[in-house]
Amino acid sequence: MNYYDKQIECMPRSEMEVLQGERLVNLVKKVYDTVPLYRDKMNAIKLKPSDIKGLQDMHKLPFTEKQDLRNSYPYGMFAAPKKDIVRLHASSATTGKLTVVGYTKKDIDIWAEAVARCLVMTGANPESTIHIAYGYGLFTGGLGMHYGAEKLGATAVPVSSGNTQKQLQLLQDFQSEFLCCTPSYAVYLAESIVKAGMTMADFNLKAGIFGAEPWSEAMRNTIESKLKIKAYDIYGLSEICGPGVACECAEQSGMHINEDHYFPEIVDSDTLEPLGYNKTGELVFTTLTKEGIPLIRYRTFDLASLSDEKCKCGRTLVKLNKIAGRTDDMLIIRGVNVFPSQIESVLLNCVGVEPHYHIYVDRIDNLDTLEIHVEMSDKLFSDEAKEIDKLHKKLTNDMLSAIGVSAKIKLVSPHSLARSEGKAKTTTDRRKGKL
Ligand code: DLL
Repeated sequence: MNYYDKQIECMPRSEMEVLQGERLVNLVKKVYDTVPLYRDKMNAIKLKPSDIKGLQDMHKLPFTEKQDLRNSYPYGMFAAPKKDIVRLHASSATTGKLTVVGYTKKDIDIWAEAVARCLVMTGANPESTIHIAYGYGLFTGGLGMHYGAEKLGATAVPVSSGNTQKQLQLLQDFQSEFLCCTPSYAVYLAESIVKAGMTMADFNLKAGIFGAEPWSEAMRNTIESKLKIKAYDIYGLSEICGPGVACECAEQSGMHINEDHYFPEIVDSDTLEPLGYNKTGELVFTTLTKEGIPLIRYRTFDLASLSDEKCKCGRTLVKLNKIAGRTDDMLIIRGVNVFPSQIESVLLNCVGVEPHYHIYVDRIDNLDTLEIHVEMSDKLFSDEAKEIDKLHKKLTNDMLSAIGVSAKIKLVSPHSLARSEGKAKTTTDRRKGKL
């Protein structure tokens, strides 16, 4: 099986652009009529739906971003009536204003199809058994891959994340050929296999479909040699659909974007002016067919470039080169998106500590670790050890429930952390070079 939908995946560029243009025109009319935020944004710049006649007018449209979703939490940007929404997902943050996305039945079908295309790009077919170790729940990783695997007619194994011993047992017992998880977890699994006294001969793995966090070519080499598989990159974000926005084919040189549904642009991150192919800038998406929560020129804050180079696989879908970083301060820790501001608000709400802190992110034994150094107040510092211990426990728990990943909290003496004179640098990410 070479393609899931050859007609679309190998469509000549001129035809694809006509299709995208038609879909854009309909989308703009629809959101103008149904979503007050878009109407207001367009009215503010005196743009009428009839001004958008095709793709060439894309640049006239206003941008949207996470903050718009947060401001209209939970349903303010929905374009479909609530009765037509069959599923909600949300960004991984567990406190503050989440970004909630709603899907109609058709949205779920299209998303599943996008993932099915991705699975076929990596060599899967209806005979394949696909082990899904992305988290199931509000995070889109697990259910997204799951629906795609079922759509393809493959066998989905919905293991979800965690419990490594069980993962190994199921991988061995079911002889799955495909593994879906974060790249860092794939490395961790490889080490657990060695620790368990097993070898790759105990498994039947052929390929892995890894994403949800940045990873390098060096990491790909490590995974491929340790797990003796092909390691493919898959990209997506919950606001657009989840995994399946783009994925690598056998060429492993850029991810084909399902651009008949998710239209990409690269813009200069300062001026927001569109950039051409092969230029690195901020990745922006317009969802051409979404009904639940269509997004126009949605800023991902991911840095990347696009390539229209002819691909040997025969697909004409534009390729997204490996994500090069982010333009904001969002951290991705074990696949979970964490903003330093979330950490700060837990600290600000905690009596006994000062809002002076430093966040260290590291990669130890191939797993991301998060350590937060926070200054005690003078009063707490002079308290008994028992009191300090109590506060430490509370802070550890509060932090876990706020950000969704465990953090090691280190209470340090008052005034011991460096003060900054300019823009505070609150995070040190030591993973760079270890990815
Ligand atoms: O991470 C969806 C996903 C699940 C993608 C499983 C792939 C596999 P969010 O939690 O909304 O959605 O996080 C989206 O994660 O803006 C990127 O910064 C980052 N990201 C996702 N895939 C990749 C990747 C899912 N392949 C945010 N490479 C995005 C680099 C990635 N970063």
